[in-house]
Amino acid sequence: MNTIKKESYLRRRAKLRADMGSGLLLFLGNSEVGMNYADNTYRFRQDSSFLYFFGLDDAGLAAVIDIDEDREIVFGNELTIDDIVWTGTMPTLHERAVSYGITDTRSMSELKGYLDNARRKGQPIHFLPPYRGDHQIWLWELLGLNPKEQAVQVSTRLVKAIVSQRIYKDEEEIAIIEESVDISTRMHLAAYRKVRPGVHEAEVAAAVEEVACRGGNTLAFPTIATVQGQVLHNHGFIHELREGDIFLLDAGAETRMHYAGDLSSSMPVGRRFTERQETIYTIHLESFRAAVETLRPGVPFRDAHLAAATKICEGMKALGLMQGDPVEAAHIGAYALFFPCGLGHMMGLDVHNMENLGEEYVGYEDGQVKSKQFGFKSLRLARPLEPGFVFTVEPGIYFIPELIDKWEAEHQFTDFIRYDRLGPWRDFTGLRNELDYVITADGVRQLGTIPKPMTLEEVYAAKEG
Ligand SMILES: [Mn+2]
Repeated sequence: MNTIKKESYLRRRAKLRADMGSGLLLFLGNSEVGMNYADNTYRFRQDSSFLYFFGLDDAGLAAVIDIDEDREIVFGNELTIDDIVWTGTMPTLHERAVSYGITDTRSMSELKGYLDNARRKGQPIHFLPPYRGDHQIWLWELLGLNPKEQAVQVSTRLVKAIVSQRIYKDEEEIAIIEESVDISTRMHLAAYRKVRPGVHEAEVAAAVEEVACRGGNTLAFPTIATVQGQVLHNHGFIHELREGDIFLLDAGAETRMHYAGDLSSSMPVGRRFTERQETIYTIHLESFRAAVETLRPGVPFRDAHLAAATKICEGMKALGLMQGDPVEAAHIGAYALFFPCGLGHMMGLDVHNMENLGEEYVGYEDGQVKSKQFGFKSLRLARPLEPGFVFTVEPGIYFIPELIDKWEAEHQFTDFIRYDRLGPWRDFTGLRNELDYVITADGVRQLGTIPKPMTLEEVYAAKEG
């Protein structure tokens, strides 16, 4: 298993201190959270920025980088005999922190006093936007700011400084991400073998997740395994697979180092797609290739999105479901009837990397405004690509009856969409493939060392295998 060296954590914190220049940086680690009662907790997941700068993967910690006093401190509590009886022992907080290059560890009870002292001195305290209710209460206790005040006083400077580091993946990180992608590919290959008429969605999901779990990994996000692919986040697993259905899987692993993989696959439930399904699948593959062909440093990801959207409009026009100029149909947003989401998103320690810090700082550059129009508003990544960016490409084609009805009733894009011909396509469902990429110095590289089936021949072969 690839890991991150201690020197890398030291370098990350040194760069953050240099970028911020002064002040006190407060990082709240995540705590255990009860699902239905306090002691029955959700799977623990450390905060990703806390992991990135401090490495410590345990609940109930906080950290301070006091730039003005030249201190890096981890706050936490040593295990009590009750902790040891119920959960076993582990190295002391000090021993654990030292392995990430931090020698100053203190009891959690000292954190508030430390921050009170900083506030008395007028030292600016920078903190990140909280995304958990217990962190909002904790910040209220520590800084005297209620959640509304926290939203206003959150440190945009700290957000931008962190984004400007975490957005570039170095070789150490890419090696780990590639492990996550390879495990994710194995998860998908299990689905190609499992999917057949009479099997239930839940059985495929179980076969997929088993691959991740057996390796000691977890899931980067809840698995989508469905014959209703037009429902974009479908976590139900309630259907039986029938001949003629399209099965859509969107699943990815998170390794012990907590970097994500994120792949999607679409396959026939039977041995082959129907002719109609093959046609849509082929349009989708062409849109995928058109998007990937644009990817290189300097090209805005929005252009890749539009290249995919244009190909979808071309294909729909050839089928008689659209009309007019496909380039125009893409640019004005008519494509979104069939492709209502974005082409892809940044990926790293979070599957949607740093979405908690604010999508506009991660996926958009300064001055680039995110559209509020249906379709474009779901484009999470639009900025010009740079070497070290890791992201997904996942165009899809979906027939969403409710959306078709709404647009038709509103006479949306009637110059481009042939509503009169969509009737027989309403029950098509949807399909998508998704792969992960890194931008290199002069181009793009697909992540992962195991090929994921993409062409019709590869898909059919994987189903036989
Ligand atoms: Mn994705």
